[in-house]
Amino acid sequence: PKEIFLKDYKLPDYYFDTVDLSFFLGEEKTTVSAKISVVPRVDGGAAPLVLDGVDLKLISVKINGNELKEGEFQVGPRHLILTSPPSGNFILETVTEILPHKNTSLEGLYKSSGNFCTQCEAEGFRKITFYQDRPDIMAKYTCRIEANKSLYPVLLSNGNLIEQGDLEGGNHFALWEDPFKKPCYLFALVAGQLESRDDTFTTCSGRKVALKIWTPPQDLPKTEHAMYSLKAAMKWDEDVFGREYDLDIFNIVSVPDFNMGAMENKSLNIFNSKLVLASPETATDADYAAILGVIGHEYFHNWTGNRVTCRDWFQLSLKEGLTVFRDQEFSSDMGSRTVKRIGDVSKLRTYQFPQDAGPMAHPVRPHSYIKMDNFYTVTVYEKGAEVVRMYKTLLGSQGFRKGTDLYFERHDGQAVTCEDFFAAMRDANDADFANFLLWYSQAGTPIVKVTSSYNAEARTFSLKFSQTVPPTPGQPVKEPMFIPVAAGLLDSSGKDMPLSSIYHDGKLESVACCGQPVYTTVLRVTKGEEEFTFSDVPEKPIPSLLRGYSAPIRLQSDLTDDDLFFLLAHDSDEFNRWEAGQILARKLMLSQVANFQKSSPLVLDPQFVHGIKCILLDSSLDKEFIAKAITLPGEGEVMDLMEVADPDAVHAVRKFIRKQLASQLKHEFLNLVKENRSSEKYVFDHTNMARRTLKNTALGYLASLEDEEITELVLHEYKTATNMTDQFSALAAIAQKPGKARDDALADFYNQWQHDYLVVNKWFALQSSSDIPGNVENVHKLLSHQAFDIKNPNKVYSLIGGFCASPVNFHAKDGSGYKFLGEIVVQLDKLNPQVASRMVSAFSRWKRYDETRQNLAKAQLEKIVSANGLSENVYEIASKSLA
Ligand code: HT7
Ligand code: ZN
Repeated sequence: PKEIFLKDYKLPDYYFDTVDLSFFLGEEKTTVSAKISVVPRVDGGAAPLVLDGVDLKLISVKINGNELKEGEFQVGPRHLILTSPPSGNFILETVTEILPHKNTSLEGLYKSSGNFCTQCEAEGFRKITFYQDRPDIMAKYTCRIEANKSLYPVLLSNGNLIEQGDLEGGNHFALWEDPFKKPCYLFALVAGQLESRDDTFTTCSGRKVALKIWTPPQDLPKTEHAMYSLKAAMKWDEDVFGREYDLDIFNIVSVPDFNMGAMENKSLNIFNSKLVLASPETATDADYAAILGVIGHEYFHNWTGNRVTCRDWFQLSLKEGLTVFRDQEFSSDMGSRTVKRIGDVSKLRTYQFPQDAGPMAHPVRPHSYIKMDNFYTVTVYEKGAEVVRMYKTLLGSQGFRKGTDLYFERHDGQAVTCEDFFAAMRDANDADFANFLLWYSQAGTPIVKVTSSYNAEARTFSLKFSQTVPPTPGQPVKEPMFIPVAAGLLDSSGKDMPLSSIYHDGKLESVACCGQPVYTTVLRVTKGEEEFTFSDVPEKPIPSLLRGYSAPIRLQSDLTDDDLFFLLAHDSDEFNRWEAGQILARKLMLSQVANFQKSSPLVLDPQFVHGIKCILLDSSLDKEFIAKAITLPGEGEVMDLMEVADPDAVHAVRKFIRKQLASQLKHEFLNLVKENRSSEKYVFDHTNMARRTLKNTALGYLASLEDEEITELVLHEYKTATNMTDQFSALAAIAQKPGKARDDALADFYNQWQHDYLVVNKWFALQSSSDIPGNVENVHKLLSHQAFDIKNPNKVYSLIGGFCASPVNFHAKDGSGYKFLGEIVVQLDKLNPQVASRMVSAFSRWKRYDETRQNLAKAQLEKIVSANGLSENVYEIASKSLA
C-alpha cells in the first residue's frame, strides 16, 4: 500500500467551480450523473486530470458535450484519467453506476435499514462518482434525486430545496441547491421513509431557521433532547463565538448503521442513532450528555470545518481539535465546568496517552498515512483540543476570541492549514508564541519534572522545571516544547496566596494586574530546564500546579503525600483537588500491585480512606464532583505507569481497594444511596444528574461486598428504577458477581428491552466487558445471539469493543481473548474495513505485556497481516503494531 506524505502536498492542477449531481436511486443499482465545470489552476495548462473513483462502473464520459473515445481517457480500479483535457475551462460530464445495497463498508452511498444515506468523509465521495476527492477542491453543488415515491418519500441533500415534484411510474424528484462552496466530503444525500420533528430558531440577526430532525416514524418521540441540544448549541455559538447560522434550514438525520458518531455535512448532519435518540426510560445520563456534546460538535463544524475547511487531511485537527474544544466548552457552560474537565482529562489519559506512547503515536498533525480513516484519532481530536485550549490559556478569553474572529475573517470560504490558525491567534494579539508550533509536529506526551524550594530568609519560592519528550516512531529525538503551566500557591490555612512577582530568565516580572490580586499565573515553560522564583512569599507554600490541566503533559512533582492530602482538602482549583486524589490513588494502587506481585498481603492506607471519607461527607461539594473524586483511576491508566503491564495484578488491586472502601465506608455509602434516590420525573439538569451519579457510584461500591442486605438493596434499586440511568446502574451493580441474581437480572432486562436495539447494545456491552473469569466463552455465544449483527458497527463496538475494554479477559494468559479478536478482525475486515481497523487497534500495545502475552498477541497480528485480501485500513494498524 502507498503511504502519503504531508511534505508532498501539491496544489491541484484543476479547480472545480460548480457541480451538478443527479441520482437515480434504484433497487438494483443507482445511476449517478455528474456535470462539473472545470477550471485549470494555471491558464493554458493541460496536465492530465486525475479523478478518484472506487467501485464505480463508468457508463460514459463527455467533455464539453462530446463523448470521449478510447485513448482520450484511462479508467482503472481507483482512477479515471483524462489524458489531454482542453487547455481552458471546460465542462466534464460522467455517468456511473453504483450498488448501494451491497455496500457494507458504510462509506459512499449505502443503505441503512432500507433508507439510502451517504458518508463521504474522509474519502468516500470517490465511491459515489469520479471526482478530485480532496478537501481543497471547493465547489458549489446542486443535487437532483429521483426515486420511487412510496419507498423513498423523503429526499434530502445539502442546502435549500428549490424544486420537487411527481414523475411517471410512481417516482418523484427533489432538487437541492447549496449556495456555499464546499469540499466533496461534506456532500450528503438521504432518501427514505422518515418523519421529522420540526422546530425553528431565530438567529441573532432575526433570520428564522427551520430545524428538522428526521428518524424512522417509531423513533420520533425520542428526539426531544436532540432538538433542545441543537437550539442550545445555535444560541451558544452566537453568544460565545459570534457565529450565526447561515442557511434557512438545518436537517439532522438519524441512522442506525454508521461507522462513527456523526457527520457535519453542510445543513444535513447525519447521526448515528445512538447519538440522537433518547428518552428517560431508554437512555442514561451519559447518553444525554453525549447527545448534547455531539449535536453541538457537528453544529459547530458549520464554521470550524465547513465555512473554513482543511487544505488537506493532514490538517484534520484544524477542524477537529478546534471543534472538540468548542463542544467541550459548550458542555461545560451547560453543566459543571470542573466535572466536564475531569471527564475530558480522564479520556485523554485513558486513550490518548497510550496512543502517544505506542506504535501508532503520531503528531496532532500527522506526517504520513496509508489510510486517512485511521487518523481520526484521540490524538487528532482530544490532544488537538488541548492544543487549542492552550492558546486560550495563554491569551485569556478575550484574546482567544480576537484570534478566532480574525481566523474567520481571513479564511471564510477557504481550505487552510494549522499555521493559518496559529497566525490568526498570534496576529490578533501581537503574541509571542515561541516554539508553540511544535505541538503540531512532535508526537509523544511531554514529561515535565518539577522540584520546589522555599527560602524563608529571602521570602522566595522557586520551581525548577525540566522536560523531555519521549521518542516515538520516526521521531527519536525531540526539542523542548512550550508548556503553559497555570500555578498558584496555598498558605498553611489552605487559602490562595496573592502572587506579586516572578523572577525568571534574568528578569523580574510583575504578576499583579490592574491593582487586583492574582492567585493563578501561567508560567511559560519553553526550555529543557528552567526556573521560576516567586518573590514576597511570606511562608512556605504548597504549590498547586498545572491548574485546570493547563497542558497535555505528564507532570511529576516532588509533592509529598501530606501535600497531596492537603491539596485534596483545600485547593481552590477544583480540578487540582480531584487531581491530588488521583495521584494518591495511583501511588496507592502501584504500591499494592507490587505487593500482589510479591504475593504479599494487600493493605489499604487508612489516611486514604480518611481522605475519601472527608470528600464523601463534605456537603459543600458538588455531588458529581464527589462521585468523580471517589472513583479510582482506571486499570488501563495504572497499567500505563508500569514497566511491564500486569492486568491481573492491577485488576485484583483495584477490586481489593474498592471492596475495602465499601466495607469501611458502608454506612456513608448507604446514606448516599438513601439520600439521593431519584424523584419520579426524570430531569436532565446538573443537579439531578449529580444526585443520580453519586447514588449510583455509591451503589456500585456497596455491590462489591458479599452481603445479603446489599444484594436485596441493589435488587430493590433495579426493580424500582424509573429511568435507564438508575436501572442500568443497578443492573451493572448486580452483574459484578456471577450467580443466579446476575443471570436472572440480565434475562429480565433483555426481556423488557428486546424491542429497543440501543438498549440491547448496552446489554451486550455490560456482559462483554465483564471481568467474570473466562468471559470469552460467553461473548462467543453472544455472537450468535438473535440480536447481534456483525454488519452493524454499534453492535460490534458493544460486543467486541466492550470485550477488548476488559483487561483481564482480553489479556487472558491463555491467549483466548487475543484469538477471539484475531478471528473476528479478519471476518469483519471483509465487510467493513473501518470498523475492523478500530477493533484491531486493541492489539497495538502488545509489547507492554509479559513475554507469554506478547507472543500470543504477536501471533494473531501476524496472522491478520497475512490474511488474503486484507484492507489498507487493517494493514496499516496491524503492520505498524508489529514494527
Ligand atoms: N467529521 C466527522 C468524521 C467522520 C468520519 C471519518 C471517517 C470515517 C467515517 C466518519 N464519520 C464521520 C465526524 C466529526 O468529527 O464530527
Ligand atoms: Zn468533528
